Amino acid sequence: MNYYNDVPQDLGKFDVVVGIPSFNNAATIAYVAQTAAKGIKDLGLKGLIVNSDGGSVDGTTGAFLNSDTLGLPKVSIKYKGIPGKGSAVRAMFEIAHKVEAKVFIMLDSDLRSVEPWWIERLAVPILEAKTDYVTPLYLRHKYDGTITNNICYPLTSALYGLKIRQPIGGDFGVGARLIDTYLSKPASVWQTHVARFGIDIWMSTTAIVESDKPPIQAALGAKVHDVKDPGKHLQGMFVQVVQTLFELMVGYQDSWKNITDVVSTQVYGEQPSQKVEEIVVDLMGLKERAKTALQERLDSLREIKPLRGEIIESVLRTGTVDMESWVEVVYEFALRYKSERDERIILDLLPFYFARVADFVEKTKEMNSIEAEKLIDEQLELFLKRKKLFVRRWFLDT
Ligand SMILES: Nc1nc2c(ncn2[C@@H]2O[C@H](COP(=O)(O)OP(=O)(O)O)[C@@H](O)[C@H]2O)c(=O)[nH]1
Ligand SMILES: [Mg+2]
Repeated sequence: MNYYNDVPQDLGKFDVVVGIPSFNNAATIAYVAQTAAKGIKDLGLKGLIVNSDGGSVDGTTGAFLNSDTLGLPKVSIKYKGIPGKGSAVRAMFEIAHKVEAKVFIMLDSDLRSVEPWWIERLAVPILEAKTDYVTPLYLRHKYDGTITNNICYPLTSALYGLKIRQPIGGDFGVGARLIDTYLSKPASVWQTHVARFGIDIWMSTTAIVESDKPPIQAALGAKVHDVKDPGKHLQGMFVQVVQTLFELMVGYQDSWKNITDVVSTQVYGEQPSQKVEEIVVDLMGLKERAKTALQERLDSLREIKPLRGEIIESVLRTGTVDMESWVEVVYEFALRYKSERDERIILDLLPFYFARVADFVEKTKEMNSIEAEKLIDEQLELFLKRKKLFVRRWFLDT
């Protein structure tokens, strides 16, 4: 199969492929490519740098091709399929497979904090056969990564029993066998949100479930990239990521069914002490957004019998939702998703996500990042505690 156009047929063989998906990232992609090249050289590996672009109109591919990759070869490809990050990544999996790379490293093209040593951190655990999958471990501001903190991290950890702090961080290391696993999945996968921003949670969950060895987390320091405001920019991403997560729950139900505990995941490398950039969230706007978004979904929501009326009333009144109620709501929606398998369910969950972020922002206003992190872990514990009841209900009719 060919998931891309216009690539020279005989690329040769490489130890490592660094893949950079892009869509209008002309301002930042050259820096990412150059840094990757430096990192590959420092390791003494034979490397290829690939850019998979989604039809940028700002000169991204030109900026990539003109970047100084220290003599390392690079190619820019146009992927086929549904427009989205996932389709871009799939095309790069195929290149990595074709050139028989031992390790494939993914880096986002809007990164400003990437350093050459990131390559070492993401590649070495795989090259030393300690794992097939490396996830990033960043220092992040307490208001950054709200989809990660409130659903991907706690739910994935509670379900599959492994604490993986950044399952959708965007910067990963993938071993050759896992690339083959990804490429062996039915083509229908690429007709779903996996072709878009669902790709990260799909890669991570597949790795957790199907790899022989557990993933390892690479300490990468601060992640500085184009920031998004949860109330303004994250709606589409939330739907794509969470629907993919719920879909994976259906497919992998036998893998998480009997897990009752969470263990920590090994960290590779030492976290540098760096300052993170402050993120400002428009709290009032977010609360209003939660209220109006919920108002719009009320008819659809009233159909879910088990969802307690008090939770809905409280969000309508305050624009916030506490941790306990959020955990209850997420599991309720997962159950509903299992029977309906419809995107509408995720759209119904969205107002609660806005309300959850608003509550978190409010309650952590005076907290430093360590205190805020504690709260995130408390939330994970709540997901774990409630799992038993959830499992009983999920498997009731199977
Ligand atoms: N090829 C391609 N890449 C995309 C598309 N959307 C996002 N990306 C890339 O995917 C990476 C992550 O996207 P970004 O918007 O920064 O998401 P976030 O950092 O996870 O919030 C970046 O490198 C983007 O350029 C797309 O439609 N096509
Ligand atoms: Mg980004």
